[in-house]
Amino acid sequence: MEKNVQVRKSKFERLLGVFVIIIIASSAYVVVFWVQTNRFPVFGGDADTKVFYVTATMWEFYPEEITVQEGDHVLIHLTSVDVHHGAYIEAWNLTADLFPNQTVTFDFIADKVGKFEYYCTVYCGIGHPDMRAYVIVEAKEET
Ligand SMILES: [Cu+2]
Repeated sequence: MEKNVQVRKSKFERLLGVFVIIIIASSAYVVVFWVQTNRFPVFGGDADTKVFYVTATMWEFYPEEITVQEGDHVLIHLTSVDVHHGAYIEAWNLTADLFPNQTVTFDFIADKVGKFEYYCTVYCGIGHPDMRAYVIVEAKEET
């Protein structure tokens, strides 16, 4: 009888161990997910409107490339999470000041096909010249 009780206890302990590991693993996953999604923005949109959230930091735009289809209505929400940056996309002649923790939106129709660069327009440190990113517009597939 006593033995039986001990066996049940150790079973419970093993279960508890597994449970604790699951809790630790899933909370670690949540923390990583939270950090990633805050650091690395998501994008969304529907139908012909594509929405992107791009962060500007020293010294990169993230994500560095975004891809849309020809004719899409594109919204790029740009947010600087550290210092004063800027953005200029020559293809659609859009420019913006990106002040820390403020969001500016580029709103345009992707009416050209190709890979178009945009870059930081405000000197923000040693990596500034490398601070560039791309909008890739794919040709609409003939159906
Ligand atoms: Cu910059």
